[in-house]
Amino acid sequence: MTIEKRSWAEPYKIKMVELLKMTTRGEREKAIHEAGYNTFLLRSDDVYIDLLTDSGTSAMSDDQWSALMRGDESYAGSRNFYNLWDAIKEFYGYKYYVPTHQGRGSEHMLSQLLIKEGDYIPGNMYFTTTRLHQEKAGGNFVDVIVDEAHDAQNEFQFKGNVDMSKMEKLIADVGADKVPYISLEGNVNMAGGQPFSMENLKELYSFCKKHDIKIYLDATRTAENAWFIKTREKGYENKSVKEIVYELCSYTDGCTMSAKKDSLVNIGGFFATNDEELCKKAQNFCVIFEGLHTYGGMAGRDMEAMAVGIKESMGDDHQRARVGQVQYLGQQLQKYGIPIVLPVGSHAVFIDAKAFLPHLDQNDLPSQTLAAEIYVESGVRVMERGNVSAGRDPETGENRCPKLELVRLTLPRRVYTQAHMDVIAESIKEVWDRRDTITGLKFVYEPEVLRFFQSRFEKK
Ligand code: PM9
Repeated sequence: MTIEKRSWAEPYKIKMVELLKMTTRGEREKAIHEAGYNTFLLRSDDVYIDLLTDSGTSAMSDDQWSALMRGDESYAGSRNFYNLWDAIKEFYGYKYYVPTHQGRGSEHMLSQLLIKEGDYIPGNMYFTTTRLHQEKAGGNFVDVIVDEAHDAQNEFQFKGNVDMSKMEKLIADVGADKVPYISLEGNVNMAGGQPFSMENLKELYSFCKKHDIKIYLDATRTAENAWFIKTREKGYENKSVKEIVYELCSYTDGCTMSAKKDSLVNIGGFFATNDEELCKKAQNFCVIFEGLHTYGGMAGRDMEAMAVGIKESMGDDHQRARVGQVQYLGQQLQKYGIPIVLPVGSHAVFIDAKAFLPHLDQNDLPSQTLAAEIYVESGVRVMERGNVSAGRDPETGENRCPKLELVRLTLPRRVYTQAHMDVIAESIKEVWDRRDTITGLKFVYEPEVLRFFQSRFEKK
């Protein structure tokens, strides 16, 4: 029997543990009420298993912890800046980079430097912070993802693909001059963690070359996307994650990056490009909003831990276990008949809240409601990814009511065990059994932007 035929298992052993606090149902009811039924506003001390996000929540390796001790905290020209540059060149292949405090710092940079008032920015589905920065720079986001991505039950293997006919229509409607770049996300978060294929990217590359449109990758979960290319796309089964990431980046002009996901660090990000002039502008932009261009809002030690994390994220064994754990949770939920987005993605299992709570109107905020109920049931904290996250249409002021109304169970990397996965599935089954009794929520406080972070709600 080869190792691949055996069940997945963690390619590490545990050296240190963090104790979890258990709470009673009464304590959780009080906590969620005080948090305005928004799981972002809970105190982490009141949480048992935290599936809010995989962002900055991963466990670092002993090598990464050692890297922290190699931090060179010189204000300028830190050796860690150069070590991180070497890692970016080796694994992503981009020539130049600017460190940023996290992903949205690099999105701010890219949007402000490339978008002009009235431009159109196509993307394979929106991401909250990405679209906001595009809009703040005067751009209009245009969704060009394949239709399958908007259908939670469609089992197409590459739901992150760009629909080339939507790209053609956009160019015919507005002209290529109004499209500075396409923002291409690996393992599309809002679609359920769905990958694009290399074939689709190659097609996009030829199209963009013809129309002189740049491709900027949101590389946040690209190593995870590469795992799906390896396991699903013909011709890639014998390539390593490292080789696949390098190849796919070669069809792009640069990237924005939240290193808090793939790269296994608790903070940090970067903007990378092959365009030297653009990099100079980004460096100058960096000193206004992030810090000097050789640290960009990070400590030297954070850059060093990231350089090690990038290398670890490219390991086939790492990705096999990472994705294996998420798939396992998906299977457990399916056994109970709980409606989830299929195929299961790499970073999270997404519950289809419309199918879970069909008696609720979308303006009763089914995903927000379900997230609060799951917390009360078991102390498991999850995230809303539906009507609240989608925000309001700037023209009509109405809720955007996206087709996908989801609750995300996001797995931090290298943090929880298979027994935790079983407890999570059992807890959600208990909410499923009493789903008919659940009533919706309404806003009592709604901030202007990225409202999902800070809104408060009460029961309808
Ligand atoms: N993603 C997530 O939980 C962090 C909080 S929600 C805004 O999924 C992509 C694909 C992301 C992402 C953050 C960012 C922004 C960009 N692209 O959070 O600023 O998933 O590092 O990255 C979150 P930062």
